[in-house]
Amino acid sequence: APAAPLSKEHVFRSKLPVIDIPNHQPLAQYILQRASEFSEKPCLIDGPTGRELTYGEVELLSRRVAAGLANLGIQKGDVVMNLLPNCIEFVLTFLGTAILGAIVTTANPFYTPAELVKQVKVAGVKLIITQHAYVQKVSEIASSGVKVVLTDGHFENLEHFSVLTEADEKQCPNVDIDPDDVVALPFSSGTTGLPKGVMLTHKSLITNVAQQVDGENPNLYMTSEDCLICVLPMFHIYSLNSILLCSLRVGATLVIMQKFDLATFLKLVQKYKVTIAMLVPPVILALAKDPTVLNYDLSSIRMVQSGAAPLGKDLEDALRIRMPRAVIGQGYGMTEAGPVLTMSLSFAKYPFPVKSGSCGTVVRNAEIKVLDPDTGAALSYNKPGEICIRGAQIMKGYLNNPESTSLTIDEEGWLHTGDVGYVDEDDEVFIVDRVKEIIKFKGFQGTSSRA
Ligand code: 4UW
Repeated sequence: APAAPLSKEHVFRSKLPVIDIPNHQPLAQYILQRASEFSEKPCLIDGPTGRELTYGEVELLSRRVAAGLANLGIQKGDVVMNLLPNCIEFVLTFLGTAILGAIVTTANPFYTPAELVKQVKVAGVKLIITQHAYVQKVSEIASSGVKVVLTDGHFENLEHFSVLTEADEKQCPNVDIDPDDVVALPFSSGTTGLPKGVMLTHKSLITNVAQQVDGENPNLYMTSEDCLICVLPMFHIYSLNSILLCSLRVGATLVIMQKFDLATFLKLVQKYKVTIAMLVPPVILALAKDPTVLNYDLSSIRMVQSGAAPLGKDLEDALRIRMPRAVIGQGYGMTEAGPVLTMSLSFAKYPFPVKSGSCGTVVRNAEIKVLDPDTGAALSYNKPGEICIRGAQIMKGYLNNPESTSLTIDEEGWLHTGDVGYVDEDDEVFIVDRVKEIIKFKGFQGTSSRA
């Protein structure tokens, strides 16, 4: 197809048509819309233990967790901290909190106690769900009155996750959820300074999931026949949105790993005949170069996505040699952007030809422009400048931080990413640099105290 003509104001759009996005509903309802069709199908498989939950079980348990959280005093608008590595309880906590109209703030279990105290205070956390291994880290927070629930084992008088999963789902309160209510509050440094709470609403997350997997020709084509491996941490927005929420929306099966270990990863791919792997460049490097990979049958994989950090053309091509049957491409996301800005059109149901090294094309129902860093003017094809995005998927703002919000989202609703890139004549986006000073380690943001 020929590239769409560039409008006068140099705004770039997807080659895919605009679609109707049902972003007026609560997130959990949208995500689980087709769950009853798949009720007997495996939804979540915990890789290391083999524990499986069907779609029917995930839906029921999420409603119980919502009821259980309400029993513990959590109400609409309250903040729950999900302080867990990838596990089934992470998913139930996320969905249960969303059903209740409450807000999930995610945090890395490897944060220091001081980092956690800060996030708990800034976000106004009422309850923390975590594992036994992290009890010491949150002990100071617990003694200040924040409730702590453990998903494994018992500790003094802390509640166990079973108080949530064994609650009566019929007692789940009926809440009115507005599309602009916040549902997720991940923390990000954005383009300036310290980590800030990023307010993602029901509307933002539905919009961004739909931009990926909905429509006649979804940009990221996945179905209930697919099996995804989830090795990236769900506390990061890439995994939370593009892996977890997208796969639940389409009824796929998700195989969960707590941490990356190449041999375990390869074993699980082979065992469950994984079809889609969403990864970060360090994992792509291992798959492309490590000889261990040759001992496993990875032929079930039809799609590999990389993102969260730059992936060079050479590495992308090296992986292609090892996995000739898989479509390999990139997505480009930023927590504040909801998160996906661009995605490779090679992943579409009816794909477009794409170039190696590109981050993809702007998602549908959104606009991108590239600003000259000196003059602020919008640039045309092939001219690098700051990438800006606009659409219903971007964040509502930073929590309690109007100054940082207005430095990031301008009066016309454009979110300024702090990334430098250009759009070529085929509407493919290439990132070349950053003007912001975030520090990323293996694709994930560091925090101020470790940076
Ligand atoms: N190439 C170069 C890229 C790229 C990149 C991101 O931690 P955050 O805030 O957020 C993310 C989210 C990534 C993501 C989410 C959903 C998704 O589907 C997907 O597809 C692969 C990826 O990383 O960091 C944001 C910053 O990370 C850099 C860039 O600087 C951005 O502002 N970044 N993706 N493909 N750099």
